[in-house]
Amino acid sequence: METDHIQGSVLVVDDEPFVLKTIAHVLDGMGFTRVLTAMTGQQALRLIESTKPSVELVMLDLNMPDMDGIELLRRFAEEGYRGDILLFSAEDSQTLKMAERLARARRLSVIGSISKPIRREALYHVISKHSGPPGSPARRADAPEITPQMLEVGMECGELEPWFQPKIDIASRQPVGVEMLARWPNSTRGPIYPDVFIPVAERSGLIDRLTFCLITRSIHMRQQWQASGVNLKLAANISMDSLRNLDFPQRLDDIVTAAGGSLSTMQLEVTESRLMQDLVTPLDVLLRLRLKKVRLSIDDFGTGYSNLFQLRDLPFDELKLDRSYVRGRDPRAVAILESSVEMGKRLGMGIVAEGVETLEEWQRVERLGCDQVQGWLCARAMPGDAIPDWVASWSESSKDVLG
Ligand code: G
Ligand code: G
Ligand code: MN
Repeated sequence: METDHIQGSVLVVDDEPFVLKTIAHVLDGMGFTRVLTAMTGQQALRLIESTKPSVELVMLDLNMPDMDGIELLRRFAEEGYRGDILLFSAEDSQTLKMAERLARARRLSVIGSISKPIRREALYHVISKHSGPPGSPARRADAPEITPQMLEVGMECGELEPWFQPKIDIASRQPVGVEMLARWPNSTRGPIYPDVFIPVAERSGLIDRLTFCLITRSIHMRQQWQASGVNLKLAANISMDSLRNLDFPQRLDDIVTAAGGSLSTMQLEVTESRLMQDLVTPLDVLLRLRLKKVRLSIDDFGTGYSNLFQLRDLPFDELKLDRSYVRGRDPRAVAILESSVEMGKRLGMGIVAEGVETLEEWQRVERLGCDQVQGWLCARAMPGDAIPDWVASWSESSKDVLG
């Protein structure tokens, strides 16, 4: 196996010295420039913080006496660790899979899990995925450090801008809306992605300003599209932090009205995985948004917790199936996909399949009864100026793409 292109530091965390030594030896042989080891979670957190250039990959045992692997994953998420993670454990594979999913729900980048005792080949296999095609550039450990001040300047100078990804109605094959996605081209450092700056905005209390600033610009964009005959619903992602402020609905209403838009043409997407903590205030806010005729979508459906409870009690009009289900061949994922569509339909919700990349996936979600598709098969996110041309070309290109 070719391994000499692997760069950067890797950190192995396990309370058993023998395991540490063995894995470190294998990793050394794979060409990592630096192999660090830690015997406790605390030690691991200190190393992550102090190591420069940043740790690219952490290999982590779930079972440790003081701070266990699950707790350490939570701390990684809180500290904003952006490198990759590989889990291992002597627990059964079901437990490992659940830990993987939990870590992903915390927006950590998990490249896989392996059972103990660790076989050298299994390790090679998973790590070669790590050194293969890079994941989202936003998640790379060497992504730039963003401060709240930089974010404020980025907003004020209009560097931060809304891009738009079309949503296509399956039955008519026509674009019916767009999802606004924040982009920061930031010329000096290269593009910065929302996975990096949205958490900074949330932590520093700037998220509402960011949302409102982008929504205002999007409404102006939408007016330009309308002038060239293009009419699309606008969807914006809303952080849970925004739903914790009881005055959010009125402030949104004011912003949208001031920009010359109308709440009834807007959709708000809320990520389900974070809805659980303190439901009362978000419910209050969501219901008042509902009364203002905003359409509400439950985003990344299937990645969070307590789906059924939320569907019963929260006023959603639309369900966006997470792309892991659209892709999934695993029978359990297929079962969840099928019953989610069925359940959403019975609750009168529109169903959007996210992350559709191939014709085969389009056909599968069409068969299942989804209403809309959003994904690279049809279009990636693009600047607002590009939307009218894309819409014009879609009527032709859709015939090639969809047959
Ligand atoms: O393409 P993509 O990398 O755009 O988006 C990554 C994540 O960032 C998605 O989960 C998306 O919901 C989130 N995101 C993108 N734009 C915004 C935004 O304006 N506000 C919030 N809260 N999240 C956003
Ligand atoms: O979490 P949310 O659903 O808001 O974010 C949408 C994210 O999905 C964005 O990061 C967007 O760039 C990404 N995305 C959109 N379509 C596709 C696709 O077809 N494939 C993949 N891999 N990502 C997609
Ligand atoms: Mn979304």
